[in-house]
Amino acid sequence: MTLLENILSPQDLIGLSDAELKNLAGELRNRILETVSKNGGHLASNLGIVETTLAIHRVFNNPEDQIVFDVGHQCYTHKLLTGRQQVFSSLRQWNGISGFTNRKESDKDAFGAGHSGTSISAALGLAMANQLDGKENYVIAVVGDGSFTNGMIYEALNNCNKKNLRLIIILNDNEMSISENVGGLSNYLSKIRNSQNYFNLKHQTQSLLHKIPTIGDGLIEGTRKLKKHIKKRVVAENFFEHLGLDYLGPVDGCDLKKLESVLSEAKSKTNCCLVHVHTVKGKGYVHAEEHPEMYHSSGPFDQVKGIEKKASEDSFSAQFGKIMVAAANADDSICAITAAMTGGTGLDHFSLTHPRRFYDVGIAEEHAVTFAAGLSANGKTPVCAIYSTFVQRVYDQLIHDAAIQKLPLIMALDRCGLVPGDGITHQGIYDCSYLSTIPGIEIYSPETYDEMKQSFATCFEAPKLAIIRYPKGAQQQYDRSGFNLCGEFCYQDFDDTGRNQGDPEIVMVTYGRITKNVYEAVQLLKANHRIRLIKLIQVYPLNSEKILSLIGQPRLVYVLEEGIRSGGIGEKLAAAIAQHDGCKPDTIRIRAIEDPLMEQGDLAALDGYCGFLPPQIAAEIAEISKAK
Ligand SMILES: Cc1ncc(C[n+]2csc(CCOP(=O)(O)OP(=O)(O)O)c2C)c(N)n1
Repeated sequence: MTLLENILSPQDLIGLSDAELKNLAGELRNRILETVSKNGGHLASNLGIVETTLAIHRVFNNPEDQIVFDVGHQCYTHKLLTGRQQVFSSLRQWNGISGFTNRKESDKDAFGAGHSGTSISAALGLAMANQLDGKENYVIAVVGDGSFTNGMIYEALNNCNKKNLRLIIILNDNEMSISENVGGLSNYLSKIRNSQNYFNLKHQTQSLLHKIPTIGDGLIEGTRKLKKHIKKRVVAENFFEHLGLDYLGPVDGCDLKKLESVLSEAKSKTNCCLVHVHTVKGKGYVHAEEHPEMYHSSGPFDQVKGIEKKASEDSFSAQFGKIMVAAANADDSICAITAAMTGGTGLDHFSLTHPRRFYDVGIAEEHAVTFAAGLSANGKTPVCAIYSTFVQRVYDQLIHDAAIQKLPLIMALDRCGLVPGDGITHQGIYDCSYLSTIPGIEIYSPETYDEMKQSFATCFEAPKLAIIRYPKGAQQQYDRSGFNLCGEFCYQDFDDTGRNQGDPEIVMVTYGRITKNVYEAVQLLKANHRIRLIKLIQVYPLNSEKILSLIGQPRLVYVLEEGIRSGGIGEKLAAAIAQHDGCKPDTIRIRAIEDPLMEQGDLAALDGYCGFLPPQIAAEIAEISKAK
C-alpha cells in the first residue's frame, strides 16, 4: 500500500515523518502525472504546488478552514488529499471529477472557479461572513503570480485592510502565467525574490525591535522614535504592507518545513497576511520543468517521451495567427492584443514578426478591450483575441468603450461553442446571446478556414465593431461542395424522396462547428423528406429578407444552435419569421443548449447531452414530422 492510499483525509497527514512527507510528495506527483498524461489537464501548475498544498493541509483544518484556489486549475493535490483519490482517474471526463474546484463536487472546495482573479474577493467574503458569525476559522486564498495581473485582485486587496480578519493570501509565484508573466508586477515580484537577504534582515530586525524594552516614562517616547527610525531605515515596507497587509516571504515552495513554519506564523497575525511562496512550475517532471508553457494545459501524452512538438497548422487558432501575420504585413495599422493567451490564441508567430504591434496585457480582459479601443481611437486597427468564455468579462467595455464611442474593434473569439475537458466554466455558449445586444455589433461564425479568412477580410476592409467567433480545434471534414454561397450564408437542398414536388418541407438552419452534425442528420432524413439546409456565416444581424424568402413556407423550420437558447440566434430568427408576411412555416423548433450548467466531458458526450448527435437530430425531426 502506498502512503497516498492511506491518506483518506488531511487529518491523516498529521504525524507523518519528514521522510514520509517527502515520499508522499513524490507519490502525489506520480499520480498527477499518470492521470494527466492519460486524460489531459493542467500538469505544470499542479506539479509546482504539491508541497504548498501539503503545508496548507497540515497547518490548517480544512474544510472548517476554507481554501480558495484562484482559477482552480492547480487543485489536484488538494483533491487527492481530500477524499477524491478513488475518482481521480476520472479527472475531466464525463461523469467524472472536474479539473477545477467545484462546490458541487465536494464541501472541501469552498469556492468554485475556472476564470482567473476571483479568489481574494471570494475569500474576503467568506472571511467576513465568518467574522459576522463570530467564527474563528481561517480562509486561505491561493493565487498565482499570473493571476495577480488581474484587476479584480487589486480591487479585493484594496478591501483587505481590516483587523482580525482571518484571511491569509498565498501568492504562488512560479514566475509564469501560461507563458512568461508580463508587466510591472512581474518585475516587482522578481525584485522581492532577489532581495531574500534583505527580507531575512527585515525579519531579524523586526524581532529585535520587539525585544527593545520601553523602560521609564521618559524613555518611552525616545524608544518609539528610535524604533520608527530603524524601521524607516532598515525595514522599508513593500507594496502589500502599504495596503495594510502583513507580508511574509519569499519562502521556498519546495521546503515543506519552512512553508509550515511561515504559514503558522501567518496564523498569528492580526492583519490579513500575504505569504509569498516561490515555486517551480513543472517541478519533478523534467519535460515540464524545461517547457512549463507546453505543460500548462495539454491533452493526453506519452509520459516517457513527453508531448511531441508538432507545428500544427490545422486549427482555427493557427489559421487566425496566419491571417493576422498576413494582414499586418499588408497594413501597418493592425495590432494584436491578447490577455495572457499568446499560444492558445495562435498569436506566437505574430508576436515574433510584429513585436511592436503585439500586446500581451496579462490576465486582464477588461483592460485589453478598453486598451484596444484606445488604439482604435488613435487610428489603429486592433484585433483582440480572447476565448469566448473570458469575453463574458468585457460586456461593459464593449458597450461603454467601443459601441457608444463608435470605435471600430475586431474581437477574435476562440473556443466558441462546446469546449471539451475544462467543463462548466469554460463553455463558449453565451456569446451570441449577449453580444448581439451590443449596439452596432456584427457577429460572424465561420465554419471553415476560408469563411474565417473572408470574415476577417470583410472586417479589415470596412473597420467596425465585430466579433469573429470560431471553435477549438480544426475545421470539420465533410463534403461541402453542394453548398451555394449567398454572401452572409449558404444553403443546399436535399431530396432523395423521388417525389420532386418543389419547395422543401423542412428547412434546417444552423451555424458553426455543429453544421456537420446537422448535415449528417440530413443524410439520415433525405430519403423521406425534402430538406433545405441553411448555414449562417454572419449570424448577427441577420439579413432577414434574404433568409426568410429562402425559408419560404415549409412544414417545419428547425434551428440548431450550439449556444444557449435564451436570446440566441434561433430566437431572433423565430421573431423575424413571426413578423414577416411571406415566410409562414407551420412549425418552428429550436434545439439549443437548455442546461448550460453541464459538467466536463469530451465533445461526443457534450453533443449527446445537448441532443446534437446526428441520429438524435434526425429522430427529433422524424418525431415532429410524424406528429404533423
Ligand atoms: C479570466 C481568465 N483569463 C484567462 C484564463 C486562462 N488561464 C488559465 S490559468 C492561466 C495562467 C495562470 O497563471 P498563474 O495564476 O500564475 O497560475 P500558474 O498556472 O502559473 O500556477 C491563464 C491565463 C483564465 N483561466 N481566466
